[in-house]
Amino acid sequence: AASGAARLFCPFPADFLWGAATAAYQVEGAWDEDGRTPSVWDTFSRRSGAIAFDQNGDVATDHYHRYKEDVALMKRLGLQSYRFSVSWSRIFPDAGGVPNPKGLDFYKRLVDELRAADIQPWMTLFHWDLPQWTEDRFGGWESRDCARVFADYAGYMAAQLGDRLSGVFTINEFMCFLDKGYVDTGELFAPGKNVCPRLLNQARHHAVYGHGLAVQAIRASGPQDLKVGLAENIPNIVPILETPEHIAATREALRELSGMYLTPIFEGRYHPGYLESAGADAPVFTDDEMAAIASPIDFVGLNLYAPTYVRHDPSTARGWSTVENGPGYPKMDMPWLAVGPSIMYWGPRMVAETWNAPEIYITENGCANPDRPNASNEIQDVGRVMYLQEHLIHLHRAADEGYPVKGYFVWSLMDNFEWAFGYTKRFGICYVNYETLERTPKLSAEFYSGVIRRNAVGG
Ligand code: PNW
Repeated sequence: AASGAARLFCPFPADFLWGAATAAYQVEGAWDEDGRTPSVWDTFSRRSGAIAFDQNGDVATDHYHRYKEDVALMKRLGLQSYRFSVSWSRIFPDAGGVPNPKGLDFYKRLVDELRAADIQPWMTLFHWDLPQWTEDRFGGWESRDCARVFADYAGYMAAQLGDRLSGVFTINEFMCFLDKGYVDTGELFAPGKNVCPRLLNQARHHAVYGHGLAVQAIRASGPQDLKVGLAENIPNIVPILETPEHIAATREALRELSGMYLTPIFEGRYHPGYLESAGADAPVFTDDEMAAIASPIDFVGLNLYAPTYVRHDPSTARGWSTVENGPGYPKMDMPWLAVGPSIMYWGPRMVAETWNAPEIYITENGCANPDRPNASNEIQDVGRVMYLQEHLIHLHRAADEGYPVKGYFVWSLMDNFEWAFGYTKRFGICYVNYETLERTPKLSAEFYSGVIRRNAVGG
């Protein structure tokens, strides 16, 4: 300390895994190369007005061609793992069910490059870029068929790549591609539909069912020791104060607010509150389907960004209510990105306590910041350093108290195509110059490197 070196605090468990995440459509580009066919995001981003400045992922950050450079960058930063997603329509370009070897080859090369650099590959099968042919043929997730073709694809990937992977995530964030893709709530995602509540509930059911069938297919076709889970943005529930009443209310809020997604996966039934509020529009399903949904998983990934405050509320029938963030509440550079670092403690704790989740990974956490290089080409994103540091301190508390948090993936390795916001929002710890596609580590990358090196949050 006397020398002015960073003081160490919050040491993490010795085997804690540090990484970064991306998703195929947001980084790959090469939208029509080597046999890839369009996904719903290719189609949607060509709809006038759907994306900021009518931008699209045709080129994105060109990760498809620059993956070697990107793996070298990860290595320089000291990353121990990389969570990427697979573009399904590269693997199965049409409804015929014949895999495209060139599509698979890209992921083989990526995974081999990562392993050669001693970086664990963690693969997400579905991060929203549904093949357009599933929409054209049977209406995407509106159909049960979508769950079946998803499971076929999952089994195929597990058989082909399973022995080189550290883990597989079936689906990333149900809410985002269903509640924002099948209903127009203002911020519209692909496929950009506006279906009735009954069809939305049915699509939600087909997606969790697809997850369950995929878990079974991966277990049947992949190596025995391949770990399988999913990545979900739970409502990031936080008790308004740390009292037994508010904590108990928060657990109940988690179960009910996740009533159509994580609750059936862990409990084998939809939350009664969800079914009651859906009424006649509730999903139709069989017991066998529900059993598949509840197939045991090895870990759960939590994407944690913004808090939902919960309080014990005896004036309501269910005993709890959510509390709005007041005016002036701090935010990062996204309309929904309110800052509440204790999500990193309460998310894992509530999930562990509520469902006895075996292992928990933070599969995304990070923030948008309006970054710009200075005259010396440095990006001094002090806002993101603050955001990450505060969140990691609370994550440390969860680990320290024995909740089973095993790893953390920052969102994101680099700036990328931020869905409806196009390239106008920057989430990377590395800056991307969209003229030259050059990557430059930001101050936050240097900060995060230090965290990994010391396995502790440095002050
Ligand atoms: C996640 N919300 O999306 C996704 O998994 C990423 O692909 C995305 O780039 C990242 O977070 C940042 O947006 C979210 O409204 C989208 O709370 C919306 C919300 C949360 C996460």
